[in-house]
Amino acid sequence: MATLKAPEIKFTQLFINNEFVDSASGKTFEVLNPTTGKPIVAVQEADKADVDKAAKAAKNAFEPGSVWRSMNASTRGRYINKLADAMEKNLDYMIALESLDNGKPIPQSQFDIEFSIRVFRYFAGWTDKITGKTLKVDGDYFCYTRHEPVGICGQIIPWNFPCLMLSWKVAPALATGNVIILKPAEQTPLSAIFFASLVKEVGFPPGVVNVLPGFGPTAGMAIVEHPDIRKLAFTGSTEIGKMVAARAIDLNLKRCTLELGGKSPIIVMPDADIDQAIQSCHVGIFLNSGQVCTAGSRLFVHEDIYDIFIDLLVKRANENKVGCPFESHSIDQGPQISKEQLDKILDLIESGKKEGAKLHCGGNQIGTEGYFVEPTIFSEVKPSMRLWREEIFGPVQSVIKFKTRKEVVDLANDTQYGLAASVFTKNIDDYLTLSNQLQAGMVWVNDHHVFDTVAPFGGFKMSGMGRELSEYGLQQYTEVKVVFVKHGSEAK
Ligand code: TXE
Repeated sequence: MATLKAPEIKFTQLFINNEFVDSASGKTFEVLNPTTGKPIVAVQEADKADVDKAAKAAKNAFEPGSVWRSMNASTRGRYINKLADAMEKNLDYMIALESLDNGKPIPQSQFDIEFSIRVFRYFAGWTDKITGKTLKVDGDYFCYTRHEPVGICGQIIPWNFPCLMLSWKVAPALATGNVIILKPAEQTPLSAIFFASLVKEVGFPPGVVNVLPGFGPTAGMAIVEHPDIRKLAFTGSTEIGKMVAARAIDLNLKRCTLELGGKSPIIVMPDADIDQAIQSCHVGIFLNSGQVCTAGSRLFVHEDIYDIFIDLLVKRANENKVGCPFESHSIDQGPQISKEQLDKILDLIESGKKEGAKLHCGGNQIGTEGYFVEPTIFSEVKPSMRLWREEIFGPVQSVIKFKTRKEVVDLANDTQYGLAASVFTKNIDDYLTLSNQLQAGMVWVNDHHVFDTVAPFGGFKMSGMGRELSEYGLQQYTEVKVVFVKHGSEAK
């Protein structure tokens, strides 16, 4: 098990062209510890001038004939694997850094960093398996397709899974031969800056990976608007995602992939294995303090088991150990990421109380230091309430009673989002019907929050555009080129 000692911070600068440098403006910003609200360290703050500089470096790295462009695909795979090796070598350090920066419990950081390493290894294996097709066109032509890298990819990531989101974006972009400008979230830049040091250590050519900590409207927007950046991969709120994609498309038709908010339903049928369902419904909402885009934030329970189910959910929630990650390995729930998020969650809890939902447990901030929230459960949540409609992104479970399968499908789909859904049942007819009819990019049966490098991740409706991970995710980082080669007639 990883160490419980807070790590020393080794890097705080921008990473451009394989060098750690200060920002052009000389500005810095403070990274806050969410368990105390106090500063951990000040890091350099990127702005438009730094994005321009990184874009130049990335452009050079992507020139035809450059080291990166002429590298064998298999060698590229070896470099990506070397990155995974370097992360493995620094596993304990990266786990501690992630917990310090984000506040998540040590075992959860361990899961994140190990999964990130798997993502690099998975995509490393793809480098020499990305193939086009030969096509049987009419006439005397040899015709084939090539899957070429898009070019400079701008990647903007959030704070809830800082290292994991980095891996989901960086690994497929490198595997397909692209170059990258990554902006971590301003709340959690530390793992990305440390990762940059590994990029240099393992010997990637300069300019292939650039990491620019900074704020959304400045550094983020400069990435969105840069004319040489050809693709935007964004994970964050639906509101900002829609806005940046519109801008990116308007300016130079950037290829956009978006992974946005959710309001994912969990449906528990009367024949479900109750113990299994309770545990999954609990983790489904309280994992990462509820700061998960696939959080099962609307829990539909069949009327036959509704009362007993709520009692068990409350019992399970009350067992949650909330605290600082470095206190013990058995902490289940850390703080929310920031004062803004804390206030947003407390406001939504208040709205639930005012709008007539029934509060079973929690409902308050814990203490006054840091951003901790009690595990909270509401029932009798109605479609008109903010608790139903808005992404809370906190440890707040909303339970809803239903009678029939038809009714629950309609209720579950009554949202602008469509990221994930889960169904708990032993009945094959129920699981097939529900999994077919739910409007979601991911459906889990008898589990929640299941992810794998080989399975696509992404949503329907306003939960996003495109997919990450898997072969589907890889496709988002290439352009397809078709080549027709005229040749003499075989008949002559
Ligand atoms: O997100 P933002 P915030 C949801 C969740 C949360 C809410 C707000 O509901 O409560 O969003 O969180 C960058 N141009 N999710 O405010 O603002 C920003 O710097 C370019 C769900 O943190 O969307 C950060 O790197 N970039 C989500 C990233 O966008 C901009 C994870 C996300 O920030 C920008 C996080 C701009 N104008 C929040 N403005 C998920 N899908 O998992 C901001 N950014």
